[in-house]
This record gives sequence, structure tokens and C-alpha cells, in this order.
Amino acid sequence: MEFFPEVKKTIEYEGPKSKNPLAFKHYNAKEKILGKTMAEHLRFAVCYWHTLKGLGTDQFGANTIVRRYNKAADPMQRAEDTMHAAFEFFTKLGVQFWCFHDRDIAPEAKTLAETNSRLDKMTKLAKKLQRNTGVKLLWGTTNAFSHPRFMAGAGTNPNPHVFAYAASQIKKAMEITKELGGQGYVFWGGREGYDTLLNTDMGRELDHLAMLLHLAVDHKKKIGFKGQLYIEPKPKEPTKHQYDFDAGNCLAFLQKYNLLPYFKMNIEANHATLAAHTFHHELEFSAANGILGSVDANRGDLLLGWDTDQFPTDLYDTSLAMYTILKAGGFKTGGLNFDAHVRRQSIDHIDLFYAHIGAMDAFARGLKIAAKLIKDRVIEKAVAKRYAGWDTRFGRMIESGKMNFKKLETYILENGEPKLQSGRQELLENILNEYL
Ligand code: XUL
Ligand code: CO
Repeated sequence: MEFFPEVKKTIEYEGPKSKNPLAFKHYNAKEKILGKTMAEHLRFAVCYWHTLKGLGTDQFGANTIVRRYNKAADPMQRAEDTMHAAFEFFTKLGVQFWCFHDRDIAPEAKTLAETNSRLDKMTKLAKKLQRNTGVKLLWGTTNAFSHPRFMAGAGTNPNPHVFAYAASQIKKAMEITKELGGQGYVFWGGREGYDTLLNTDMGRELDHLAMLLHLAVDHKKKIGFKGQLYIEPKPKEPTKHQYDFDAGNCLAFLQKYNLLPYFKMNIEANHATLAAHTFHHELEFSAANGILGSVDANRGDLLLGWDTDQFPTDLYDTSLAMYTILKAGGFKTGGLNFDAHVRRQSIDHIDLFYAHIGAMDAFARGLKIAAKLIKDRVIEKAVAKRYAGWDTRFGRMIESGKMNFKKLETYILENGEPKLQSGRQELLENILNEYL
């Protein structure tokens, strides 16, 4: 059965002049930029939870969206129909990757054993569809936040029984991710945080979270799963304070608990802005610290203080993101996963195509702009000039640790006041706009 009959064939590149809303104007998968194809650079992934399962519900209202694949009375039949629809969508859109939570692909049953056998069934189907379509798994993850048992967290739950449940779920989700050839595995701390400190032993919770991740690393080694592990920072929502607040917070946590060798960041744009950072900042911080792994590509809304998970359309954002990603050497195991959902009023199946096409084009433009910035070295040159003092003999002496406070003081006594220089911010902003 065809679930998206409104799109007959794979979306194609028609170029910037095209007026066809079902064509790419900028994303040309095979076009080479800085030695790699756009597809190799961008590594787009569709997320299962929003794109296939999102039905437009919010805190104030019920589902608004009806999906053709979500009609069967039997939950496992619905899961199978959804999986077929998913691979039809991936193929028609022309993305290479997908991402999922365990509970997205198979509904939970009464016992863990039954749930896991449902997962096995769905994994088998996913494996077959991956083989038939060539679509690959960017990463898998566990949903250890929706079920009521996780209301007080998973690894940070005050009850060790819940910790054990979370561990069992991660064990299975990691195993099926390996079975599907997943290139990564994400830990987003769904409810790993607190609502009030009055009932929370923060130090103990942090130790428990680290223990859960250590056990995951051990299991990864045990089963020979080669994928990259990622932490996805988020400062708040659903809890008032999430422990994986931002990339800086995660780095300190990983260092403290000797987990740093095993993890990289999965940076989500809307999570960055919730933490009062820019998307660009979180990427640059991760790149500067060697922990840039993958990206959840979406955006928030300046006027709304929650995770709106909108499709990315802002060229300023996508260009600066791709600039940092390219400078850092590009994605290795990671990619651009559209952790985004269509608005509640975008109720038609075709809206899913419009949303993804626009987002892919926005990142394709970002990639082209970033590549030009890198080729022309405009920003790089301005930055190098600003730091030129550090390339002198004196600057190098400090950098290489050959100075002490006494010698630095002597330098000042001999050389007096430093010369002030302009930061040139407005000029650089003007230059960037010329590239957009
Ligand atoms: C929640 C979020 C998650 C993770 C995966 O804000 O971003 O969907 O990406 O659990
Ligand atoms: Co996300």
C-alpha cells in the first residue's frame, strides 16, 4: 500500500529557478563542494518520533493530524504500517538516514519480555526495509521519559528499580541499534533533572547518571557495538533543570566521571537557545573541545520559551552552523537529524514533504555559503589578524609556558600600555551578509 500517494517519485533537484514546491532548489545530493558531495556533507536524517508519529497534540488540545498509516485497530499492525510509511517517506524525500527511539517503532506491551519481542519483530522489518531502500540508521535511542515509571527520571530516579528498568531498556535499544547497523546511539536525559531541590539529592543523582552511562559503555564493548555514543544537552523541559544543561556542563560531567573518551555531543539548535546560547555557540564550543558529534537540526521561536522544534529555515543559523561543522572537518558518524515537527495546523501528509524540503534546502544553502566563506578565508583572515600578537615571539613564549608572572611584569614595565585595536564586528557582519 502507498501511504504518500501525493508524491509520485523521489524529490529531485531542479535548481534555484524552479517554482515546483516539491523540488529542491539548492540541495543537489551529487554536487561536489570542497571535495565531497552535498549528501556526504549534510547526512540528512528523518526522525521517526515527530515525522511519523507526531499528531499535533499540545498541552491545550488533542490530535489534529490523521495519518493513513495509523488506522489499524491492532497496535502491532499500526506499527508495521507506520514502518512501511516511514521507508516510503525516506525514499521519496531522498534522505540517506533515519533515527528512532525504541518506543517509536514498537508499542510497549505488559512485560519487558513481550515488549522486547515486539521490538525484535519490528527490527526485522526495519532491517529488511533498510536493505531494500539503502536507507541507513544514523542513530538509535531509548525513550526512558514517557512512561509514568520514569516520572522522577530514569538513571537519576530515587528508586533503583526504575534505574534497572532504564538499564534494561538501554541494553535492548543498543542491541537493536547494532543489529540495524546504527552509526551512533544518543542519550538525551529525558527527565534526568529535578523539579524541586526540596526532594532531590543532587550529588547522588549525578553519580547514578554516570553509573548508568558507564554500564552502557561496558555493554557497548561487550556486544561489539561500534557506533559513536552521544549526549544531547538540554537545559530544561520536561524538568525545571536538566542535568545535561549545555555542552559545557556535559563536558565537565564527562570529565569528572571519566566518561569523556566514549562520548561526543549531539547538539540540538532549540536546546541551545533554551540554554540562552546560540546554536552556533554550542557547535563552536563542542568543536573547540573535540566533542562535536552530530546535530538535531531544528529551531525555536524567539518569542516562545519552550522547545517548539520547528523546521530550520534561518539561513544565518544554517550558514554559521555549517561554517563551524566544516571548519571542524565535517561529520564523521554524525549528521543532520531533523528533530522537528510540523505545526499543529499543518495537517496534510504533503506538509511533511514541504517541511523537510525547505529544511534540506536551508542547510544546502548554509553549506554553500560556509564553503565560500572558507574558500575566501574572509572570516579566518580577520580572526588571524586579531590574534596576530600571539604569533610573535612574545606571544609564543606565553603560549608555550615559558613565561611566569615576574617576566610578564618586567615586559609591562619595559613596554608600557598595550595598543588598542578594533574588534571590527560591524564590518564582519556586513561581510557575512554579502555571502548570504
Ligand atoms: C527532546 C529531544 C529528543 C532527543 C532524543 O527535546 O530532542 O527527541 O533528540 O531523545
Ligand atoms: Co533532539
